[in-house]
Formats: sequence, structure tokens, C-alpha cells
Amino acid sequence: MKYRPLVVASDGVRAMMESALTARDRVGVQDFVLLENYTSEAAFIENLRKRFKENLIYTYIGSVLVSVNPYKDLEIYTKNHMERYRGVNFYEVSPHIYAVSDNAYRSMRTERKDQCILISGESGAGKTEASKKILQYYAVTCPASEHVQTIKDRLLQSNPVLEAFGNAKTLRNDNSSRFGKYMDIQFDFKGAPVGGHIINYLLEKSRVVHQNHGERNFHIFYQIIEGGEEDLLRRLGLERNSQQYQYLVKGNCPKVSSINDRSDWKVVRKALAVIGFNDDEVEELLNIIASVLHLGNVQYKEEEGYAYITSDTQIKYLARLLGVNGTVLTEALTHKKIIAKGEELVSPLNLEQSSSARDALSKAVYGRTFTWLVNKINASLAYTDESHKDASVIGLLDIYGFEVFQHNSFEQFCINYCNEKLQQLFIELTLKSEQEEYEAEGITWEPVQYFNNKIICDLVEEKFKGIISILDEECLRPGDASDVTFLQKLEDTLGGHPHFVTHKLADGKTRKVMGREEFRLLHYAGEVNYNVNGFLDKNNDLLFRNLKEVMCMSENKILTQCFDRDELSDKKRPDTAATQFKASLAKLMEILMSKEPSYVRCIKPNDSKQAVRFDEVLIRHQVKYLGLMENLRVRRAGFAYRRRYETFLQRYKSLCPETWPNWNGKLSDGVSTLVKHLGYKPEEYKLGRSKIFIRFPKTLFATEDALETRKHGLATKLQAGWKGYC
Ligand code: AOV
Ligand code: MG
Repeated sequence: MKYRPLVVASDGVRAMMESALTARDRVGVQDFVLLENYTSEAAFIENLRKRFKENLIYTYIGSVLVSVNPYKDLEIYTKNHMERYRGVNFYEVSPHIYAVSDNAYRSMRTERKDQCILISGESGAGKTEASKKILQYYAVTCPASEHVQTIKDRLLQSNPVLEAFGNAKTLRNDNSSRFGKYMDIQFDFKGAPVGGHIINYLLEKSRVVHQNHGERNFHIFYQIIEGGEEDLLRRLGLERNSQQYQYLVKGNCPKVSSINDRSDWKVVRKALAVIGFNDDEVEELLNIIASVLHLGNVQYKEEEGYAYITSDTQIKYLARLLGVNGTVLTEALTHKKIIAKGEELVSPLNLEQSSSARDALSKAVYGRTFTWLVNKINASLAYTDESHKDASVIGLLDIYGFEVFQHNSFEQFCINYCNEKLQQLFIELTLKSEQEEYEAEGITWEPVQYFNNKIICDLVEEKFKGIISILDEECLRPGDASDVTFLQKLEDTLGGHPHFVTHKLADGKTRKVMGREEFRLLHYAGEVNYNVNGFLDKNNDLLFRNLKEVMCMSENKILTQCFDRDELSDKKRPDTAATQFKASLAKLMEILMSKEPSYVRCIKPNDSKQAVRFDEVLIRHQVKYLGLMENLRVRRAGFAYRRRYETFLQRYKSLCPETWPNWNGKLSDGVSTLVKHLGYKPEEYKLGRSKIFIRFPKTLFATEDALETRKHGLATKLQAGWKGYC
């Protein structure tokens, strides 16, 4: 395949190429760079609206893809569409997620540089769907051998499995990702996908035991109950009625109109087989899922302050499904064991404590099983062939989007913090670095102002005085530490910070609109009030020792991998949930920074999950906080293409007799001589300190074509036996 250099089209070239597109494709402009009034937000939104009305959900800002969720199936993801985008430059076809996919693929192939595609946007904006489209594109268009086909199938089938266990219906999205996912797709030197690797981020475990009104637990529970075969349900001791289970009734929302749990179960069951689960493993996995439901139905009563379990039925199922001793489990669900000064201390729990011990076990079992699942998928995607060691990679990031509910807790705090980090990366890599580069290269430049959300990232993660540090301090402090003392400490340390607010006003009065258990963060994407209730427990994420001991004795092979005996002897307290999350995000940023990024910015058109409705207020808000106007201004004034002098000279020196075969003077002089010889006009390029900046891609295309022609001529001459060249 012939690869074109990767460039972003200039206004002129795009305008020319657009004439090859159909009239419908040309509604509005397909790159905001072409907007006449490019500084006007109203013009920007009008362009989005016009295109959205025609089902044109994709528009570029240079190389950044802006996507508006259509909330309906569009006929734009067929194999024919994929073929249309294969090996074709951005501006030759209408904007599409496939163009971004193909562009990243070609960059990886031609420049041998690892790529990543970062998909951002708020909950329900279309990130997960976009990431699936990208994966499908590679699965269909990349070369394949028999082995590669297996990997492609597994890559694709990992999605329904992870979504079943890690997605759930929320008020914002019927299929909301409740974990963050970064997936590397590895390609061999022929460009075929040969492996993959997934890193998962903080699953919202609290959902296992509690759901807000109108929300559901993870899909898998309903899938088994609705779709599981009769004998399977019998073996698991489950009834075909989700409302029998305490963990499934909290949201009062057993059915979702857009979801068919029964057919989804069939898809998941097949997917598990494709990934390489054998029947025993599936059985053990389902035993665990069913036991979580049984755990939820373990009921307690209290007598003289001590809790006891009222019925044996659940314990019997649990003992069998978890492969543990029922008596030991009963004891562990009603007592706590701690080791103090080398001695074991066992004390009975009251009703409330027992219930939370039970819930902690359910969350731990589900959460660890999810991690096991990811590891298992990774094992099936791992490439083993030594010759693949130097594989190139395209990373796909699909995290949980920014979310605001009536009631926001520790989970929303983590999710929104994660989105702040991602926005920070976008700023660093597009707005900031672009401008810094012009400055460093001494290129004249009109700076573009933008809001840098680093101040909010620092507020959350800074050592000693960030929210996470203060939370950890309270979690580790013996004595009277509680959610309330945590809030007080926040107020003492952060009161007066421009992005932090509580009910207390500086003059000692109180803000009536805010609860006394809340703090508010002014996020880049909007204000969120967080209720501190449960922050300490969720951050501590502790499981009583005797419950761990029981699980370590389990005969379920998955659980033996999830609960390691070493944990029992390990004296060191594990890092808190927030600190682990912070560390994993820092690592993620490092991974992403080491790759060449492409961006997909997803926009949600309305809050009611409806097709057609274009809620202008909501969209304007997203355009604002995603920094799209600033992005456009930077892009508009920018240069499409830049290369270091030595790279540029090395590639094109043969096109000029003065630079061929070697240029002995200053590199910048060499480049200057070369481009003058090629006929570049002064407005087409600028020379910086170490790089040449080219404004229009057509300039570079012409140069590439000249090189191609020269090589072709040379080859013809060689074929004809002409040996005297140079
Ligand atoms: P999200 O990933 O951004 O939210 P999804 O990708 O799950 O959002 O999209 C939400 C829903 O919008 C999907 O279930 C589809 O019904 C619809 N949708 C999104 N993109 C498309 C598309 N290109 N074509 C048709 N329908 C689409 V979250 O995971 O909640 O942050 O955490
Ligand atoms: Mg999602």
C-alpha cells in the first residue's frame, strides 16, 4: 500500500477536495477551520446543529474529531464505509471516526511511532461506542492470517464481556462504563493486529450493593437471571426474578427498554468461549456472580446488640458456590477478627456492622473477580511469538465520563478527577505544547488564552494539602476520625481556594443552598457537590481479616487467585483506594505522553437520550468546557506540518543539486536553499530554530510527489540498465 505523509489539510486544499463530496456531505463546513467567523461560538454551534440535523455527526477541528451522539443507528459503519476510509487522507472523504482510526494506523506504520486515541466527553456522549467502532475498523481492515483472526475475534469479544461485568444503567446512560479502560492493540511489522493488553481503572464497586433510584446493578446479574438456562439457574440456586434479590431492588429499575438482557446473555456466553474460557471456568465465574446475589439476601437480626443470621438457606448456597465451610462463613459474617500485638482478637458485631461486613465481602469478591477477568482476557490476547517483540501499538482510552447527579459520592469524585487529568493532558498536548513550540522556535505568534485546569488537578492530588492527602490522613488517623472531621479538615486547609466551596462563608455565616455534609468542587466541566458520607470507608476499602481468611480457603479456582494467602501475613497496610487510583492515573498519563495522540471529543446532544433533539444550552456548555473554541483558534493560526531540519533535509535533499548528495553548511541554510529551489513561497513556510514549519499540506504533497517521481524515474532507468547515476 502506498502511504501518504500525514498532514492536516489546509483551508484551500480542503475547499478543493470538498467539491468531490456530495451536496449533503457539504452541509455547513466539515472542518471548523473553514468557518468564516471562526472566533464566534454561535457560528460554531450553528455549524454543529446544521450538520447534526442532516445526521452528519462528525466534524473536524484540524485533526481533532468532534462527534455528536445521534442516539440512533446511522448507516455509516458498514464495511463499504470502512473501505472508503482505508489509506485515504483526512480531507478526501467526509469526517468520520474511521478517518481518525486510519490516520493513527498510517502514522504508526509510516513513522513507526506508537499512537493513542483519546476519547473524551461526559457520561453518555458516545465514548464507548466510538472506541468500539475504532476496534471494529482495525478488525475488518487490517491484514489477517489465521492466528491474527483469532486475536481479532478475541479483541472484539472482550467488549461484551467487560461491558456485562463493568457497565450498568445509570440516570445518564443506559450502558454506562463504571470502570476506566485503556487498551493497547499491538500490530506486527506487516500491520496485522497480533495482540492486545487492557488496563482497567477503579471499578465502581459500591454499585454491587447499592444503586440510586432509577439505576441498576451491573448488567451481568440481570443477564444471568433473564437469559440463564433452566438447569444453570437451578445449579446456582437462582430464581428468574431479579426483584427477589436485595442487591437488585434498590434502584427499582429491573428492566431497561433499550436493553435485552436475555439476548445479551447469549452474546456474553459466546464471547466467553471465544476468549478461551472453558466450561469449568465459566461455571466458577457464574458461581461467584450468583453468590454475590445470595450474599445480598443474607438477613440478620439483633439480640442484645449482637447480630445473628436468620436463615440458613443462603449460607448453604454460599458454602457450595464459594467452596467454603458454611459454619466458618457464618462466624465471619457476624464477627470481626483483628490481630493486635501478635494476638488474635475476635469480637461479635452488631446488626449494622454485620451488614457492612457482608457488603464489604460482596464488593471485594465482585471487584477482585472483575480484575481477574481482565487478567484472563489479557492472557488470551497476549502475543507469544518472539518475532512480535518489536510490535507497534495503538492505545485506546475509554474512561467513565464526567458526571453530576443529585447525590455525588466518592465514586463521582474519582471519576471527575480522572476527567480533569484527561483534560489536563489535552491542554498540555494541544493548546500548551503547540504554543510553546512556536515560542521555542522563535515563530511569531498571537497567543491564545485558555483555562488551564491544572489548578483543579492540584487541588485534588497535591501532596499534603490536596483532597486525597487530607482524606488519607483521616483514614490513617486513629481515634475520632470520621467523614465529618474529614470535611472540617478540608475546610481548614482549602477554605478560600477558588475551586473549593462548602456551606461555610468567610464571614462565619452559612450558605443555605449547600448541605452541611457537602463540599463543592468547581470542575472544568461544571460544579459538583460531593456528600462526604462514606468517603472514609470507601477510601479505606477494608475487609475484616476473618472474611479474608474464609475466602483464602475457597475451593473456587478463581477465588483462590483473587484472595492470596500472602495478604494475611502482610503487615503493611495497602494504599487507600484514592491513592491507588491517583498512582494508576499518573502511570496512565505517562503511557499516553509517550505516544502520538489523536483526539475524539464527544458531545451529548440532550439529557433525555433522544435522537434529533439538539439542546443548545447543553451543547454550548460542552463546547465551552471541552475548550473547542480555543482549540480552533490555535489550529487556525497554526502550521499543518513541521519537521526537524535534519529530517527534512535527509528526506528531500535529492531534489536539489545544491543539497545533494550532502550539505556541508548550516542545516537551516540547507533547508532554506532546498525549499527555495523547490519554489516554496514565503507565506507557505517559516524557519524556526531547529524546525521548518509548513502551513499548507499541499506544499508538502507537491514535494512528496516530486520525490516519488524522481524515485520512479530512477527505478526505470536502473531497469533499463542505466548505471551512471550519481
Ligand atoms: P459514554 O461511553 O460516553 O458514556 P456511550 O458510548 O455508552 O457513552 O453512548 C451512550 C449511548 O448513546 C449508546 O448506548 C448508544 O445508544 C448511543 N450512541 C453513542 N454513540 C452512538 C453512535 N455513534 N451511533 C448511534 N448511537 C450512539 V459513560 O460510559 O456513561 O461516560 O460513563
Ligand atoms: Mg462508556
